[in-house]
Amino acid sequence: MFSHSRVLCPDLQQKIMTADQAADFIHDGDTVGMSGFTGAGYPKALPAALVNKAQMERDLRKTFKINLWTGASTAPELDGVMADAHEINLRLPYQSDPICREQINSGQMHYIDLHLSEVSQYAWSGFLGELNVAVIEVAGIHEDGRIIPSSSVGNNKTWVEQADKVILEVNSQQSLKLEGMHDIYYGTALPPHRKPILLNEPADRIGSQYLEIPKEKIVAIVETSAPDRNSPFSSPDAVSEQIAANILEFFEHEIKRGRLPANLLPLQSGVGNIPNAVLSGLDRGGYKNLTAFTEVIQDGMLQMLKSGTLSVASATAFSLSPDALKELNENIDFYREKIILRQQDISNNPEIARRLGIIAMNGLIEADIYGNVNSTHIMGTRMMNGIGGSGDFARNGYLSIFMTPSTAKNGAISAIVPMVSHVDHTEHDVKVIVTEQGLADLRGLSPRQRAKVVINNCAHPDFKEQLLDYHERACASGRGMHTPHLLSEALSWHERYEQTGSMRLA
Ligand code: 0RQ
Repeated sequence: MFSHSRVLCPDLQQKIMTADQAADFIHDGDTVGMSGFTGAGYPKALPAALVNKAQMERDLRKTFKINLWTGASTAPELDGVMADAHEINLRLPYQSDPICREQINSGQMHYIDLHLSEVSQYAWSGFLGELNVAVIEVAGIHEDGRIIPSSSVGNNKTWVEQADKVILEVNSQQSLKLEGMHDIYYGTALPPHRKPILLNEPADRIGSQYLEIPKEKIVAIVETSAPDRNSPFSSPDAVSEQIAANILEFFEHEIKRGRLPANLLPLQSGVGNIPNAVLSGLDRGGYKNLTAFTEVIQDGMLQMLKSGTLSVASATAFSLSPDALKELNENIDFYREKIILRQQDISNNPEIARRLGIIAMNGLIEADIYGNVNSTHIMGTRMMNGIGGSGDFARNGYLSIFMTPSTAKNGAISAIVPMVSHVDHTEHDVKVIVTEQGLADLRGLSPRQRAKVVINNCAHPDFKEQLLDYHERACASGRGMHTPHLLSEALSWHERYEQTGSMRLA
């Protein structure tokens, strides 16, 4: 036990052991549900212990592979090391790790890419098979056994309810003052027993501050002291700044026309440079009392809470740079009043997102001239990360905005293509597309009208003529078509890129 152990419950103190000992509860072929969401709150010790175990089993000429479920992406210390040891047979529901990506695309690792709100329903319904072990990072355990969750909630509630055995990692580097920030809702059920979720504002608290785990399920407790993966944010480049400026101008326009209130609607924002540029633009833009109903709290949102631009942020995890984490920990009493961390079936709940009328802002890989969006597959075949929460929010938001630079790979690829090579968000779900070139508001437009607006407002000048030419020839191709395409040519841009390294016509 650590000299200042955070395991204060006498019954549970007896279960403290090393990570290698705890790894013995996990067997070849098991399905393991681990905590972790965008690099926050993932177990720090068990993954490495499982790598040792896999090596020992291999030395004995035995196999050791598990199925790994999490909240979302994790960190090199979890996905990276376990993939590198070739011990993940199946991964779900989201990842962003380069080694996992390579194994997923080479067929060595099975991957099920799921809407993040829906994972717990899949698990509860039994569609995914049995869950053998849950490995969950927590911040501390009170004397009476109450468990303080860590820096993400994700699917932890579902994993501990579904698993036969629970292993806890108690991480002394997580602030104990996280206590009170969480809201774990125990009213979920499967149909036909579902009841309305009485969350009317992003600020509403409807559950418990603690994670409930029957003591008899806890087979091991491992004490750790390691930080979350906190990657520094690079400052937004000129392209991100321009995309943000286009979105901010659009918001002002919508407010003037009475289609958005002065404090907008609850914001959902993906992570990365462009969303961060949008958030800092909002922060400088004189807005007050904005709210967020989102998945992840990144640096920009923390800054907005500090300045008073944002009054409250509801999410399931943090994704902070080291500087922002320091700011959070130093002023956690202030932030605890304004941040609520929920399980992902609530933070991303489609019914709540539709009812609150959120403004969803997410990235894309490519969009087509009719407004279909590919968020996941490079050239239609190679998995990048996964759909994550983007579908939960995009389909159900009041406004779903997709943003991207107009080109990728030094201008060789157009983000606007005749036909997307894979569809994650259909033309019915995508309301606005924004690039640094401009913004296309697709609401109320027919497919032929949409194509003109997307090409003229969003495409890079190097590809505009090529796209207009495609669309005009498709429209003129004679047969009656609501959504004109030249089928033999629709994916030729991707083929050209694969063959020549560029989508440009020679
Ligand atoms: O690759 O780094 O090798 O150059 O894709 O592209 O422009 O840096 O954009 O990091 O914002 O990611 C859609 C993947 C965008 C992300 C996606 C290449 C490009 C680069 C990344 P390199 P950028 P971002 C809530 C919402 C799904 C999940 C989601 C994502 C790399 O936003 O995963 O939305 N979304 N969750 O060069 C070939 C193209 C390309 C391309 C970009 N057309 N063809 N390569 N790239 N466009 C948050 C969570 O769910 C956690």
